[in-house]
Amino acid sequence: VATNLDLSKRQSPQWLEDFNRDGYAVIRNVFSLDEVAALRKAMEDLKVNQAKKGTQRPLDPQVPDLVYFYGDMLSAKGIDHLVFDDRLVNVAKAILGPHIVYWGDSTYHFGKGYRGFHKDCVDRSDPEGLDWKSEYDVIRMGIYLQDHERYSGGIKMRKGSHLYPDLTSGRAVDVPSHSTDLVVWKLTTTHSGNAVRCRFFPRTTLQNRWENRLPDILALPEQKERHTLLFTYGRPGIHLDRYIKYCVDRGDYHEHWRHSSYDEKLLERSRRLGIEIRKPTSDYGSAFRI
Ligand SMILES: O=C(O)CCC(=O)C(=O)O
Repeated sequence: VATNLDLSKRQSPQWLEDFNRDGYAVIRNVFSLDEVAALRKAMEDLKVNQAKKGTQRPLDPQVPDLVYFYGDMLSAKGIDHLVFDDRLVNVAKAILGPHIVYWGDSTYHFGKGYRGFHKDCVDRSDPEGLDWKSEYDVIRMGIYLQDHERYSGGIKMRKGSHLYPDLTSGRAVDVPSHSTDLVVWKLTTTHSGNAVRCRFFPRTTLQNRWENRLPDILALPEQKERHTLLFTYGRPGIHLDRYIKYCVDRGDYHEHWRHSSYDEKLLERSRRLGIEIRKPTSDYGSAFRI
């Protein structure tokens, strides 16, 4: 499928129609294979260098393979250009309109992580909440730097679930993303990471409980160590303000933001692109070291 990032045409691209209908979309061939290789290499270097700096997050015994670090993508050498990359910003603007906000909500993960259907929005378990009262406009993007069409480890989505304040609505689909693709979803969309595909029925989407129980021998392996980049943008307004406040109140973002920073060159670029930058905490960047 050809990428359709040319938004100058009057007709909206197929991925945008998919996104509006399903609450998520896969945009094919955003990156070249050379870029994918360079991003994987940059992440490998980060893994070594950030560990030396002592910014690795404590391991969670529930997901002992998952390695990730304090500090956002803008503060991470070799992947810092992505948040303001024209292609990704154009996708965000096609969905959210010309004024978008970034507030240090981005991260990069190594290895198998959490599985289980959930939503990311504030009112994930409150059907009466404001998230469900007007068009929801905070989105997350995922770059999965390996193949998830023929291998396990991808993301599952529930189609159309962005409109329902529960975790069961919408048909579950294993997103067949390739290393060169971009996946984008609303924070109201129900999703589950680290999908397992069955070796003998690779196109059958397994329920979480079967994914958790499937013996390794019956599961398709992962192609390579899972390398994932996740980042979030929003349109100014009530959903964004509530989401940022929710992250601040949760407390677990505090240390992440202390290790995040914006250098002047990137700030200048964000200004040119019309991206508003917010720093949600007063000590944002106070623990950042090059
Ligand atoms: O790791 C993934 O594929 C999904 C991450 C996720 O569930 C999230 O960002 O909320």
